Amino acid sequence: MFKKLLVANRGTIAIRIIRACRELGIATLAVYSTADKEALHARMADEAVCIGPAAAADSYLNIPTIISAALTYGADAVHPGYGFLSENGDFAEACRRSGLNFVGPQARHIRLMGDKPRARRIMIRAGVPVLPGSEGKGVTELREAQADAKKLGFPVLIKAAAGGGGKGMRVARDDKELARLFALARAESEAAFGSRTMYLEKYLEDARHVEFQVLADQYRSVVHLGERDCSIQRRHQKVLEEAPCPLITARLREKMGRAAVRAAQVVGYSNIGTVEFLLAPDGNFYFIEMNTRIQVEHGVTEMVTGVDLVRESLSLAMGERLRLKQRQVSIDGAAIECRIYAEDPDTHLPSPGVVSNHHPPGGLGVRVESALYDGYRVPVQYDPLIAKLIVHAGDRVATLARARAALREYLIDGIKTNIPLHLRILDDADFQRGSFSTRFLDRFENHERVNEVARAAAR
Ligand code: MV4
Repeated sequence: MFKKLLVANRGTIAIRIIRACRELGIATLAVYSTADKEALHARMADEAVCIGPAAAADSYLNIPTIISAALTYGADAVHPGYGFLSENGDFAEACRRSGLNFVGPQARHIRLMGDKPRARRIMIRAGVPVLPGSEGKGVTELREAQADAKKLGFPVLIKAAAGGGGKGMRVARDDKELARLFALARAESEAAFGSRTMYLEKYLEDARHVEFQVLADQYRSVVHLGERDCSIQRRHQKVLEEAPCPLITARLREKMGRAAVRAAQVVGYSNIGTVEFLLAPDGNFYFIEMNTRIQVEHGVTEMVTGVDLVRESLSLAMGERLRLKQRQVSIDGAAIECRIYAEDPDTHLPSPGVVSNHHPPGGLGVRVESALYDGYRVPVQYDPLIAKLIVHAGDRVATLARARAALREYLIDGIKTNIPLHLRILDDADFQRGSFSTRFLDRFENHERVNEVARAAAR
């Protein structure tokens, strides 16, 4: 086993990784920015080192500083968590070149799946269904996009080749929109990823966003742990996720699971990963991308399968063989995760501040992964995700009731959170019936308040 692991992250995922290491007897080294001196992850780890100023570019994204912290403090492994450097091939490579075990896939798999048109080409060759879209290496010019749109027919979705998670995505419904939105999306992609390469896909309306968890060892064994339904998103920020997907039959799970395993297997992937699909109302499904990291929502899969995904990622990174066989995987009951954001539930503006009267819920089947404590100041500089409430029970109805009860018990003063939004979603009749799509949250929007905020920002 590793002796000392540097956690190259902050917040709830850093805490999750520290807990797993503690169980396994691995010493932990936290890194923190000057804005995170008082952060729980830095306090919980066996050792902690400041790696720079608040700006993530100068701390949590600074590869040389993180590597030298690992070497100086005698770490033998690095876990990137999610976000930050987790899908940066150069970071994985720099770790390995420095003799550090990177807890994740090989740099080449991070790079391959980060290039979305290339991932599409590979999946097509492997017989994994993808949506009709741009062929080859993607497009940089409007006339190329226009030619692709003509072939595909509107509506099309404009996506960034280097993107993922919906950043820089735009739906175009006719030629005029395409001209305007292509330039916009390309400028966004250039600013966010330094890449002008885009690709188009036929836009699938009223689909479900269903992702499969896969585990792969270094000897080409791959298993899947079933799926998560992540359709409830706002501006491509997931709000709530559940496992299993309430629409999927055991038969469809097997079929999609086989496609997910194939996606990992054809590229020789190792460690844990997530294969994202869109599930159409007619039951057809399409690969959209693969995430080469642990995901925020991994906890719901853990609850229904009993598999500790962080522990698995560590042992796979050490070169151990997968002990789990596909036939040993079973889905027990249902789990839901409510992401708790430090934001105003009406305007979605961040709500930093000092936490008081903090009382997280508890009880049977209630798991809270939280970075909060009384007196903690939520910094403004980072993602507003401050806690996750993960609830598990025997079936979906019981899980929703338990989640509702837990949310009502959850006390956090000093900052605003989206807990009221979660309660509204759980009370929604369509949500309860499992009848929703990726457009579900649109009708929950307080348009008046959001517009007010937009007008104020424009002044
Ligand atoms: C799509 C799509 C429909 N058609 N692609 C969003 C995250 C990224 N990984 C892929 N995503 C989507 N890709 C095609 N061709 C729908 C989504 C999508 C979505 C779109 C709008 C609003 C909410 C959404 C939630 C999940 C997925």
